[in-house]
Amino acid sequence: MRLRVVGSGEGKGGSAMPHFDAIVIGSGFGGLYALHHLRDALGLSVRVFDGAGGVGGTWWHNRYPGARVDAPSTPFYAYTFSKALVDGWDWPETQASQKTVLAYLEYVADRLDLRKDIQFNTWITDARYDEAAQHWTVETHAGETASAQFLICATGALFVANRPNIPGINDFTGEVYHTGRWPHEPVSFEGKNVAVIGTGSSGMQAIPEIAKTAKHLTVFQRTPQFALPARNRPLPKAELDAFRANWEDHRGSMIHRGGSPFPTTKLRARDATAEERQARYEEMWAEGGMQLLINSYRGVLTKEALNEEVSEFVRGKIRETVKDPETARKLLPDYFIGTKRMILDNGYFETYNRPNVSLVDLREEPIETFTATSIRTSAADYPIDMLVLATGFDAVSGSMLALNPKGRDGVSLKEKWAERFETYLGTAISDFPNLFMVHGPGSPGVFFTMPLGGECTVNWIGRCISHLRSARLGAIEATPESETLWDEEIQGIAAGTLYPRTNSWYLGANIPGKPRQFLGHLNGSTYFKRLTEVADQGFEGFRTEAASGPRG
Ligand code: N01
Repeated sequence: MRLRVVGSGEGKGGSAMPHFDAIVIGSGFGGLYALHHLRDALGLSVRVFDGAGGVGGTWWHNRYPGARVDAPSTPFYAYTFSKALVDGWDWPETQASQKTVLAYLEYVADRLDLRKDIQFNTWITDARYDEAAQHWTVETHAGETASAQFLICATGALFVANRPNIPGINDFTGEVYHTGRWPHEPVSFEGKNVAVIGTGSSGMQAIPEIAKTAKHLTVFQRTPQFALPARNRPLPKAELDAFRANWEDHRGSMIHRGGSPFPTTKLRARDATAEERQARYEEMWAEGGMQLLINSYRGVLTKEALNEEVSEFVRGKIRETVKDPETARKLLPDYFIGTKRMILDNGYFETYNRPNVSLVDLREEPIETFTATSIRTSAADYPIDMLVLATGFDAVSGSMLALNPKGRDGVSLKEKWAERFETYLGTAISDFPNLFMVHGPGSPGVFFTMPLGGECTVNWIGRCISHLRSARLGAIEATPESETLWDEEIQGIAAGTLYPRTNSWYLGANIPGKPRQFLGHLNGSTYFKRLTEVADQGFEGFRTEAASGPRG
């Protein structure tokens, strides 16, 4: 079958193109690696589509001031599969900025010669499975079509911006930005009254930066959030070289230790006195990053009393930092620390000591409406020139639902996922043969270092494709039974922790009407071992079909 494909590389000008082996949607970390692995390691023909104008995925879109990896990142928030790539890139700081990560992905795209197979500025509007031909056909916003046996959805776990439907919001006539869709042109806060709604990772990163130049910044907070000091610092070359010298060991440790190369503490809180525990918390706080959460004592995310003690320690730090006691009171979180995404901050709480920053607690005075020039709460009218929505994403499932592929019998993903996000291994969906997700619902996603998690997932997808090819099979599909068991497993792991007791985007609780379901596998290392076992056992939990025709 020959299809009309218009785009970059050899497809330019509308000439006929061969059917592809695989189509990849998205050119972030996951999509770029999928292109490289399937094309260069397996020898498949691959075309990538991305609605953005360049590589980067989330790092292309999230360019708000202060955007950084929300973990002590470098050099581990990066591809691990190629020592040459590792050696060729010097990370300047321990917590990489958005600009650095984007530059890194551009470097990777150049080094691996990826761009020639990526069609940018191309939004996929439809994706349909053809049962007889055993392939997927995608359609672009410009009406072009392309087909492939396999559809790899690297569409991003945090892609679809959540824009709250607040009364009158469309009547506001000032500038409006969403942190997840920040413009490429510079945005000036100089001399402006700026409102930020949202105090998650994005809000906490943007607020200190905006406050530096805004005339006045008013933060509208619905839920006060915990944050730990990032302690970002320059990364000396010698330190980086030491990591590189043991790269393979570090890589192996990351896979077996939940995404981080370093072991976590074996200390038990019950073996220490109250004074010793406080001293330990101080030590971990001084080290910064995630240390307090993962290395003070075992079980902060599973043991209620221990979690409450650590939470109270951090509340104490907020009280110490924020000078105005009334503002400090409003900033005190009342959930289990770590059960919303743990945020690393760079001067967030100190920002409230500036004379040009004030905080509105939406629990005490909810927004009633926007006017053309202000936000009106139940208590006051706040005149503003600019609105910054740091209100997050329809996470994990949102980008797949935006694509809304149609599987067997034309069933749409929106129908299939109307009440539950059913997947097997977080990567396959019954009734959607030959479709694979990277970081889908039920995968470790953000609970593992995402670039490495993407690599491991794509390697497994590659193994699955190779298996089909060598066995002359045309299609593979998860069974509904394996989806049910997988869901039970995911929910069972989460139920053993404090996570389900907090409303968060991990549970879909940030989006009105979204089914409540824990969206991630909390033990990435077990998960990737499991993927290998499934493959070793001939792709247990899947059903396959013989190829309906010859494959090239
Ligand atoms: O989004 P969020 P985010 N009225 O959902 C509030 C990753 N990330 O963009 O808590 C008023 O965490 C909402 O309030 P509440 C990271 O994994 C990575 O900050 O729902 N407020 C919350 O305060 C992160 O977890 C990096 O009550 C409303 C905020 O908006 C994920 O992305 C950087 C509201 C949203 O917080 C998402 O983070 C940044 C409403 N109607 C983010 N609706 C890097 O690694 C929502 N809120 C660089």
